[in-house]
Amino acid sequence: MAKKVYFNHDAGIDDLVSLFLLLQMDEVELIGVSVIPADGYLEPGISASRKIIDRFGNGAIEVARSNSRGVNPFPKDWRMHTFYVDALPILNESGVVNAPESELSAHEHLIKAVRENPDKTTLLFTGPLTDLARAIEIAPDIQAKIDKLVWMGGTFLEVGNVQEPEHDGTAEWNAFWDPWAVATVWASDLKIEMVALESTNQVPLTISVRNQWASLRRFTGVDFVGQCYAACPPLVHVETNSTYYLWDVLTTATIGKKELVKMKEVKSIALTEAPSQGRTLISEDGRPVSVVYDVNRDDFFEYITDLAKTAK
Ligand code: AGV
Ligand code: CA
Repeated sequence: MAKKVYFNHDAGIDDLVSLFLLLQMDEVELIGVSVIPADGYLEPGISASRKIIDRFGNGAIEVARSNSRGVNPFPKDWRMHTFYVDALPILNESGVVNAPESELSAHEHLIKAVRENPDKTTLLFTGPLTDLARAIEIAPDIQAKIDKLVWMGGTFLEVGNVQEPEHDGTAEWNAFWDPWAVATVWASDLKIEMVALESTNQVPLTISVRNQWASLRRFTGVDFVGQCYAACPPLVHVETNSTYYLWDVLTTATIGKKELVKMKEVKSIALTEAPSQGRTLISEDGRPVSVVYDVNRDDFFEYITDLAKTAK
């Protein structure tokens, strides 16, 4: 039986590629999608999601917009990527957009989807946790119907990926955007799998990855992935603040093939105050979290490329 998955993303390049890949997974039934305007913009994020569902899905899946707003905004340069994906010719060839948009806001849509699913739902979050925090605050009953949360976010490394004034650099961006949401989710009963920077740092976008996709562009889905990542700078010399990793795509791949990664359980707390806003820390006083700390890089790239090849 297919796993029922609800996907909340924030409209970055790897968020939208994740949606495309989820639609190709036989073992996944996507029961709803919502978009939060964190590392991307809302209008093109909703529109690109609906077009990806139309073009690469088989059936209507509802898309809901979030009305959550963060504490620490993402840089505009990164957020602009959403417009690029939404404008790709392959998503606009038909000239129509059919996938339905929900009238509910994202957190309400999530509550409804979980309640209406006769089975337990797997939550996949590849942006900040704000919509989930709001959902469990107003509907704590849904926790019993959530199999687990799979989240791209956080790190236990000394150095995260936030380089901003008034911050000490220890946090990952999705946690930094809304640190209180992380704290709320950490205080819940949910089972949490965290795909942290420990593993995503192992899958940067490189020229050789790009060339591999280019060589396979006769497959429509591989061409689509290559076109999407054409918006991002590849890693050539040294890792910088703008190096692009396949953060969300790795997180999504763990749902389809958990053998790709190694996971261990730790106890963690989530910090909300400056200068460490959004830092996740290992602490005996914390709650249990399963952290993905290692990935088989070659198997991962092979898995996502093979999945993309199957798209029609
Ligand atoms: O921190 C990783 C998260 C992922 O969900 N995002 C990007 C992925 O969608 C934020 C981010 C960190 N560094 C970035 C980011 C960069 N250099 N460009 C764009 N987004
Ligand atoms: Ca993201």
